[in-house]
Amino acid sequence: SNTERTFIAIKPDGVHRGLVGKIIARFEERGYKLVALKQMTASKAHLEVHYQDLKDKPFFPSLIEYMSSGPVVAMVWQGLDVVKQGRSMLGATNPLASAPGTIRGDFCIQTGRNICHGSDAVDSANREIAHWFKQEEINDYASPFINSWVYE
Ligand code: YYY
Ligand code: MG
Repeated sequence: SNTERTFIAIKPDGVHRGLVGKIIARFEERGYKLVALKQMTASKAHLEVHYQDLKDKPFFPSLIEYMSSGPVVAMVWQGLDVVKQGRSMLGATNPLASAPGTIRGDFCIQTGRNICHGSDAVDSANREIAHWFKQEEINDYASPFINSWVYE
């Protein structure tokens, strides 16, 4: 549905590298609606919950270190099929396997510096949105322009 939501984050390397505007522009230009955004430096405890499914992986400690090393830009984007489309706009986890034209394929090289996060399913999107945002931080505004000119 047009009200599907996904959690997209620009990781500390994306923020340091000045890629915030470019990444936001990709989603805006596609026609998705930004309904929440904040910059925050996430605690290790917060990130350990966010990445709970990966806690037994060998790269988990370095992932938490990297993600807590600086500010991230956390966002919620809304629109038709946005979870799956968001993943495809980000590209593969390993940037070397990401197609040109994707965010990772265009802006980064290594998995451990892959500049952005996107929820992998509607269920995980809902969990991640609730983990990063309070209900009142999400803006459920009407956008007649998007309604009539992005959707048929
Ligand atoms: O969802 P996605 O970010 O594409 O990949 P995940 O498998 O969920 O892993 C999360 C995060 O962990 C990934 O973006 C980089 C890091 N990572 C890693 O450093 N080394 C790996 N072999 C796999 C993932
Ligand atoms: Mg993932």
